[in-house]
Amino acid sequence: MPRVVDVPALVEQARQGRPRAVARLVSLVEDASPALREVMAALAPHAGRAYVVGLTGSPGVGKSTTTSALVTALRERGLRVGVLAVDPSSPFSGGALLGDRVRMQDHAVDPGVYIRSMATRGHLGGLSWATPQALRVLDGAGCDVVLVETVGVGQSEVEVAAMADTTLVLLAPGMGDGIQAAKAGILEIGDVFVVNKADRDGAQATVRDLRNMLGLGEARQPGDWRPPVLTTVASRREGLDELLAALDKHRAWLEEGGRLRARRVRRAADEVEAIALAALRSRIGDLRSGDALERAAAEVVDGRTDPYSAADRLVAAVTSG
Ligand SMILES: Nc1nc2c(ncn2[C@@H]2O[C@H](COP(=O)(O)OP(=O)(O)OP(=O)(O)O)[C@@H](O)[C@H]2O)c(=O)[nH]1
Ligand SMILES: [Mg+2]
Repeated sequence: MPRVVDVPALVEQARQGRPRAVARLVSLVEDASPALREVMAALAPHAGRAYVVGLTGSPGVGKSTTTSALVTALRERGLRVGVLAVDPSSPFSGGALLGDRVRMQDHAVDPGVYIRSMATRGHLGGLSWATPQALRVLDGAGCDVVLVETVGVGQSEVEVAAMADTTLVLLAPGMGDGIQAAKAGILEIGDVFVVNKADRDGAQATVRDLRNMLGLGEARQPGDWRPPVLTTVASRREGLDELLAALDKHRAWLEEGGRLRARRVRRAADEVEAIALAALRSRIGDLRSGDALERAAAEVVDGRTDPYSAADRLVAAVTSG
């Protein structure tokens, strides 16, 4: 039985940082609840506080370990931190990511940390639809920084990068990873690159390969961001200070001259466009079940109109009401 959602109360409680309310709102996102429209409207005036850092990379490179270490460091700065572990391959939350949750136990009793995993497979619109809305919830709940961990499979890393202010790409030693990076196009999306597991052989070679692939020698426009390639041993928190410094530096660069805002406007444009297209598609679907589309199609077949004019009429019909 779907419960009736008291959206204003829920949003107010989430704004006070009550974890259960935040959890409930993220579940509404996960379930694509009809109440979401009201939730998003209620959250809108409170938007724009959280800085979003995306972490991506192949399975097992150390994303969760790094996330946990970053949480500790950000908490030391007195910041409220949200962690969103997005699993693009699982239809259930909690399952595949249980290991991450366990690893996050250090933070389990800290009221300044909110940790949540979210499943998006089989989701209408998938990861790119659900994640921005979950981020809005965490933003509205007063998180200063939200770390989004996504395992790099398929398009997921590119999609997550599109939602983050700063994207951190993790790799581990071994040429395989380097080749994978080039293939998946993650060279373009990374703002900061980390070769984790630097306690293993081949870390420096991976750093070198990566720097070569990034073409750091190439001339760039003055003022362009040059993605740094760092090494860490996340399990021992080695290299974390340098990583934090690199994240700070990228944020400062983005904030200079309005780059951050421009990035966020582009991101919101994608989100609005996706929602608008989904609405149009569903209305055109309604036409399909009626006979307007059928009639227009018959006119095209009979030569009484052309497909462009028929499509114009269809668009006019679905947007006029
Ligand atoms: N040797 C070594 N092991 C590490 C390091 N960082 C993490 N690990 C280990 O690598 C394993 C995977 O780490 P996770 O942090 O779970 O990696 P992940 O990228 O989140 O993994 P998925 O979420 O499953 O994709 C764990 O056993 C970690 O303890 C490191 O710097 N060196
Ligand atoms: Mg993980």
